[in-house]
Amino acid sequence: MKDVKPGFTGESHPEIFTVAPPQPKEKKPGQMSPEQVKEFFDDGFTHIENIFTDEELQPSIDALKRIVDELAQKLYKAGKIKNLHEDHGFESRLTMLEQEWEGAVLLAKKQGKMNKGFQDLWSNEKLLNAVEQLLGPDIAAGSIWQPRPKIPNHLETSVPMHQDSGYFDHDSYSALVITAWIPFVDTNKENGCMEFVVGGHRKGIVGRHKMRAGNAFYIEIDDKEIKETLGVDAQANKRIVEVKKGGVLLFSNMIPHRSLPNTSNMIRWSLDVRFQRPDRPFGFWGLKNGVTLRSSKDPLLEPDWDTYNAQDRFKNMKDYENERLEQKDAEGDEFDTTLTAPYFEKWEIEGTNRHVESYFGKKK
Ligand SMILES: O=C(O)CCC(=O)C(=O)O
Repeated sequence: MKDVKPGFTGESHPEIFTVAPPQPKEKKPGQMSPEQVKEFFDDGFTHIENIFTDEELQPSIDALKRIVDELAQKLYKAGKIKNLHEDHGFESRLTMLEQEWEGAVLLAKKQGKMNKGFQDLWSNEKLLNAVEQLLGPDIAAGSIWQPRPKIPNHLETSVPMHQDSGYFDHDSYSALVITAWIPFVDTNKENGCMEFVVGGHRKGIVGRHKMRAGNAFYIEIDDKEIKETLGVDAQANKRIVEVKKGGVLLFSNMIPHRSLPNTSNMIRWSLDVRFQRPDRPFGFWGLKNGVTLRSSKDPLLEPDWDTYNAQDRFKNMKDYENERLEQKDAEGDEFDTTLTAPYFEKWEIEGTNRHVESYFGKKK
């Protein structure tokens, strides 16, 4: 485990986030137009429509349904809920579980187990062909990935404005990390689609974030800091992007973004996975490393998912926290609904809540 240092360094690497690599000579399925590649480096993100078929998305949707079902069974067996809510489907069952037992969503989020559906989507040829245009021919899956159920009107799935590197370690400040944000339902302004501050990545600098207790375990960068440090007028440059099922958003670790509140009555399900060059550090304090998906030297390379999946970042983060607090416990509590990570030490914290108390010990 590397030391956790204060988040703001002032270092700036514009070229890493604004200059495209040489483009592949061959035409391949899934590749973006030159305009989309330019948009990624000029604006900080790009949207590809209809890259995935329903058949390619369905195994991940089935996996998400299984995760929710296993959670329901576990809560039921432990006597925490009285109803399995089996009459509710993909768009609402987890909301019902959360209503009956607050924290269900966080348990679903924290179950860091990979499945074949997610793996196949992450290493989908068309997606890798698009990512190759942004990263070059050597591509690794990054350390952080997350299925996201965004529940209607729910604080702990409302992600405020941030740059992804705010959550990562300092190595990520000088490495392009690309998120592929893949929705499993049509997303729009009502159900919590994504919003970006166009051009906020151009200075290649991580601004000052804050953790506000009112934002659960999320960090936030405000408009003033976006203006002063990233040099962009956030109000004038916010862009909402509605992505339909089958599409993907690609964005960098320097672009400020958030998801809008979900004011619909359905869950907005998505999966975010990350890509970077395999020769760059994986940017998460050594608590989880990535896996090479494509190698220019070895075109037949098969990703070593087993080694990747054997690293449970939630367990490793908890172990680190216990070590810091000199606690032995915690291994145990499978119903622990706190979510903590080393980035808590990077930024100023305003107020307190159960996540903050768990990380720093009750005394803070
Ligand atoms: O899916 C969301 O609501 C937020 C995702 C996000 O901010 C991210 O993947 O960095």
